[in-house]
Amino acid sequence: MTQPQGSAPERDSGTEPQRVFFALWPEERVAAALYTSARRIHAQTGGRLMRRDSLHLTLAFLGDQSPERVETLRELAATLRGEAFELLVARAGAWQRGRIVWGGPEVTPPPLAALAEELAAALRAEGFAVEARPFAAHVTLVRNGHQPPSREINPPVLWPVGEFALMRSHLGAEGARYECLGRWPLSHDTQADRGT
Ligand code: 2AM
Repeated sequence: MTQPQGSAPERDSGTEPQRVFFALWPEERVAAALYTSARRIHAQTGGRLMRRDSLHLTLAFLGDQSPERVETLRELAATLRGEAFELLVARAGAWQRGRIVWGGPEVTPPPLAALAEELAAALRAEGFAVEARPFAAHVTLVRNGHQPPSREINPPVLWPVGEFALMRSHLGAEGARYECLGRWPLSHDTQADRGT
């Protein structure tokens, strides 16, 4: 991610559409561990290894949006009340005959499923077109692999997730470059802690 929290975002003053999506973006240590797994998997599958600084888990892809609609996305994100959780990236797989080789959890943690659902509902309510297929938690590690990966990621990668982000992708010949447009924390209080 090119934009650390706390500093002014790199914003376009223009009116051109921005290609945006909500994602979980790993901190450096987790990105490094995911990248180690990605390299191992890439040795099995071939294809194009994703860059370490591009590894992420997409929550909702929005595609091209006007700057005004991006502002709506930021406002909508601030209303979400998700909980922090740990994601154990323990298994690998491939879709579309290797076009996407991914790592993900054996079972989607309930707070992640709830966050994706709450986000999708809020997006729909604001008139954004969202993916109709069920949410499939995955981090794309390799594209256009030639062989399937082995099923297990060993050792698994433990990813403590405490925030989600609105990202913009700038497409280029070298692949996408990502810019963070906003980040929102997930709560560390469970419902039980709050006594609700
Ligand atoms: P993928 O990794 O499974 O390809 C940014 O492009 C992110 O949005 C990627 O992680 C990509 O998922 C996801 N995405 C979902 N739908 C997409 C679409 N129609 N076009 C491009 N990216 C999409």
